Amino acid sequence: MVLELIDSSEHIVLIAHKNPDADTLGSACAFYSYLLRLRKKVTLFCASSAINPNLAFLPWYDKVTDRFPEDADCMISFDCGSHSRMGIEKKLPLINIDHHISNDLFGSVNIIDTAAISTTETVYDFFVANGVKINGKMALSLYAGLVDDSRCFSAPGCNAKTFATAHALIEAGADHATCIEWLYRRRSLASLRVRGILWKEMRLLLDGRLAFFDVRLSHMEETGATISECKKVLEEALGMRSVQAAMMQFEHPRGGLKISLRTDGTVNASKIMGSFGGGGHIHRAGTRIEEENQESFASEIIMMIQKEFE
Ligand SMILES: [Mn+2]
Repeated sequence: MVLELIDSSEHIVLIAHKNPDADTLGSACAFYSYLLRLRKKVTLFCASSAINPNLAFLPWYDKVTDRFPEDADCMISFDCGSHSRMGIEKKLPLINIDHHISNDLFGSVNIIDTAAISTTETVYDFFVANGVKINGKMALSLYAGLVDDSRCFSAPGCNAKTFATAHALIEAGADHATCIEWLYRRRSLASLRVRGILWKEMRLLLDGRLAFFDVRLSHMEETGATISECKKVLEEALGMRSVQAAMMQFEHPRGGLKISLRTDGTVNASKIMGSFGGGGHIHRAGTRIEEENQESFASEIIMMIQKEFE
């Protein structure tokens, strides 16, 4: 079904989600190489105009555009847990490739593997199952998503399959050192500055079990940090001994809030964010709240986390 759809299409748009990470963009880049080989016209689309420069090592990074082509006849979304993550509305056949537990199968065809640690692992399995040869560029792209979504092989979902996939991708030409350098070692001054502010202002709630970060627009304006740079702090918060969940709320430039939740698995982040129109994984999930009465939303979410702790 997927192969037929690709085969019968002429211009395919690969969609990375808004505020792209290595997983969504790595998956799309690997597919970019694959579709070029099939002599398809390909566009690499992302609704966000500013892309994290730490992803510039990915092979087709320069091809990313926020302009959706007029003559496209098929779309493939990567790592988008819901339709809205794509950031566009188009009436075209859609192949939905993802690993989020909350994925609601919004594609015309869906390849969802919730056991996969990254969407790139799902793409890798698709390539293997269909006898697609993985070249060096594809291997690096897929490996980048695997490294990032597994938090550099430290996430709880890491298993023998994760390492087997890593092994195969390195053999196919992925360079581990390059990925680590770009994804983990390089940090902007902005990210270090915002980190200092966020740690200083962090509040411990619910007997120290919840770390709460309130990111105001002024924090990002003062430091120049991006949302994804702020979120690195959130990951670190789970390292505190008493902390079982970490929540970050962002004041959104267009009003309302964006909320990210990380947990050690004691509470189900996807379920909680799902009650507020979002979704994700058990350990990581988020939502976007457009309404104005922001304070009440944060406290409702915190109350729900408290209930789950009991
Ligand atoms: Mn992912």
